[in-house]
Amino acid sequence: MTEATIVIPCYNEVERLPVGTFKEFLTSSANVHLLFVDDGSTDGTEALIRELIDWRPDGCSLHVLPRNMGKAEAVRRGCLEAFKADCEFTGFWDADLATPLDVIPQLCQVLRDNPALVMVFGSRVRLLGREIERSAVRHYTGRVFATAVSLMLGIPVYDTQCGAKLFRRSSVVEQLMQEPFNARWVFDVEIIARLMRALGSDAAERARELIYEYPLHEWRDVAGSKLRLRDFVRAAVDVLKIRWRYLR
Ligand SMILES: Nc1nc2c(ncn2[C@@H]2O[C@H](COP(=O)(O)OP(=O)(O)O)[C@@H](O)[C@H]2O)c(=O)[nH]1
Ligand SMILES: [Mg+2]
Repeated sequence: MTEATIVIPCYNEVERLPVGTFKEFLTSSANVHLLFVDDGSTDGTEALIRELIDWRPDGCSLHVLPRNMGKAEAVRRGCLEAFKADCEFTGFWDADLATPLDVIPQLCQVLRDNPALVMVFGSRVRLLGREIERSAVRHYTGRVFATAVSLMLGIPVYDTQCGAKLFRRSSVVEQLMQEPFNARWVFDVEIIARLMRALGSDAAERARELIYEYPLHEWRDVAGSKLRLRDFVRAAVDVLKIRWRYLR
């Protein structure tokens, strides 16, 4: 039985999609379904995904968007598709596999062991004995950004932007995905803000009980990121808008 459906947003990933690694994973993990969302790619990404589906039609599927709509919308539409399937958990994962696929069962285990949790996020904490590899510039800008977001939300979240997240399928979670996101990249923050708005007055307290950050053992920044400097500016503006819209 499929336990988790994982949405993988893809936009022009023909150079980066590690097909061999996906195949290995699909061979060993019968209870995880991968739902690729091709976000209007123009480079043959769709054909590459179809190859994977022909190879293992029960392990993965494809949802094609008619034009490029951005990661947030690709993830949201993928999640809406995933909710139609009969499975306990759904989530999303970056196509470049910066977070290794074998973390998916680990995150499932966290949700299984803690019935009160609704979300579990991969968290890139640099500790001795771990392999969290990011350029110094990305690490420090990321830390400043993450700290600002934590202050803004009023919860001790360490890393909102890791592209490895799982949710327990529930009406609360389904509700969070109904409306398109306003943020282009920081929709992860918008998801948390939507949850907090739904929780009402003691949202900060409740959020700590419902969301769990799972420190990763391994995370590698994969070359070919589509994030540009202007996206960081856009991200900062989007965070302010989220605060204004959801947390007043
Ligand atoms: N759907 C969609 N996904 C995108 C877009 N840009 C990036 N992604 C996906 O978002 C994930 C992370 O992208 P990446 O460029 O590696 O960003 P970074 O890891 O945050 O630097 C990957 O799965 C990409 O395919 C886009 O315009 N649309
Ligand atoms: Mg990446």
